[in-house]
Amino acid sequence: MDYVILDGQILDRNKAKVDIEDRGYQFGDGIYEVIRVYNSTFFTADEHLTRLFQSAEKIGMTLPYTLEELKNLLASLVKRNNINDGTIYLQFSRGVAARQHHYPDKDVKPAFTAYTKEIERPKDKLKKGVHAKLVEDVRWLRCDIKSLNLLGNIMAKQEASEAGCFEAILHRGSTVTEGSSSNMFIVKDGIIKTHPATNLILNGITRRVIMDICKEQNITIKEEEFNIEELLAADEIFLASTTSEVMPIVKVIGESFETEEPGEITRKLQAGFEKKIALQCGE
Ligand code: PSZ
Repeated sequence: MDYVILDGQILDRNKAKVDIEDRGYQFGDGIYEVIRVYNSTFFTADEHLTRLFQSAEKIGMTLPYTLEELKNLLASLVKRNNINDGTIYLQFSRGVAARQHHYPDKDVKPAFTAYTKEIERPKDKLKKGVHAKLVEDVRWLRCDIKSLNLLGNIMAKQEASEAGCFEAILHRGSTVTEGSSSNMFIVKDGIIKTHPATNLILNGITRRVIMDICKEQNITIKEEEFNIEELLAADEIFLASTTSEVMPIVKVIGESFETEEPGEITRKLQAGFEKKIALQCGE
């Protein structure tokens, strides 16, 4: 049996129904998070939930839970569904109200849903690397909010996918911002660069874990803009996300960047990431 959370209650997936005037459904008016579970244990849950509260605040939504309450509730779902390696997806929409653009009255409570999924780590891809395609970043200017509105992201991913690629590398003009569902990193002469955590990207939790690893291992990482030219001239490219971890990019299709195999720094970070997982989740 698969259980889900609907407004704070754990219930059968089949019994969970969402109102058609839910503002998440009608406007994409809400926020979400995806948290990784390794060995039946959350990885960086506090960081994800802190970001969730920050996203909520940025769109003027008050969540009817504390971080600890929310984490406990999510943990009970993970336990109930017997998730060993997987993810939990959670979202808060601004609630159910007759359709009008303005925010509803204060008495309308955010609608909370969550579900789990058992997934394996992408071991083969982590080892061999993936291909990516450059796609213009046409999203709005608040990419720092983990909003339910993902049209710009999904259209970019679709374009990459149709070209046989794992990810789209988004660029605004000549500046590389991030992936359609990941952060983007280049390595040149042993130095890593990634876009600064501005309104133009989501400040990824995996990105922050990578920055911690760099500090611990004395690898220089600069939160600095880089352009397409630098991307294509890089020694290594990798992306990072909750489910993709530290994922090597070995080819940018239709462009000059192509490497035989994942680079040395990428490998080091992957090893560092393994240690972080082992430390937190005991795997
Ligand atoms: O399972 C999946 O497909 C997931 S789980 C998380 C993501 C995809 N992507 C998160 C994300 C993102 O959507 C954008 C636009 N930028 C960066 C990231 C990476 O964020 P973290 O590391 O917090 O997952």
